[in-house]
Amino acid sequence: MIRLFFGLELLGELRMRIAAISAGIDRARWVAPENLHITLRFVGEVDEPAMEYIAGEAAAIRFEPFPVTLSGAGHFERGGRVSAVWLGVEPEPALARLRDRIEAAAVRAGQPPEGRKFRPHVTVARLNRGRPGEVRDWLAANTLFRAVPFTVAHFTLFSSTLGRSGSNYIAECRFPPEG
Ligand code: 2AM
Repeated sequence: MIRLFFGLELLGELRMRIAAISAGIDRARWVAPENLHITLRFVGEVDEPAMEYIAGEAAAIRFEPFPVTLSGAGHFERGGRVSAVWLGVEPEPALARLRDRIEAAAVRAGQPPEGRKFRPHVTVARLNRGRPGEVRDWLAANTLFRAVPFTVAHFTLFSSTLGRSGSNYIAECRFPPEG
């Protein structure tokens, strides 16, 4: 079995810029620069044939390149406790359309529909039951974060494996297929 998700890779300077703000919250598990990404569609554990179906459907998706801009910061809570802090993504209709097409491709490949609303973000750190007060300063410091836009010309099927120091993500394939 292999744990999969579709997402957008972040590159060079943007990674470095986020690494530079990856500090200042006690007990936070900061995402390593090479693991920073925007999730488009979480798939979960599938077997090899299911992965082939999913990749086959995704390979048919064609789209015009579009800009993505990271902007603002926020957090997720579960039961009043902070589980993650993240950077936001400026609304971009082409991004929402791409996400919808990947969702449709996953469902055509036999995956159950995603119930959650799409809230594009880049998770910067995860916490175990953080108190809201612990992330307040980080959020205040990064609420005006705004990155230089980057152009999205492909999306990526990532696999995720659990290592000693957290998850590692590997780009299994990029779509549209290169070459
Ligand atoms: P996160 O960044 O908000 O934690 C790989 O695990 C990616 O898939 C992560 O970026 C994570 O989002 C997302 N993810 C993990 N489990 C998920 C789930 N059950 N439903 C939706 N997305 C999930």
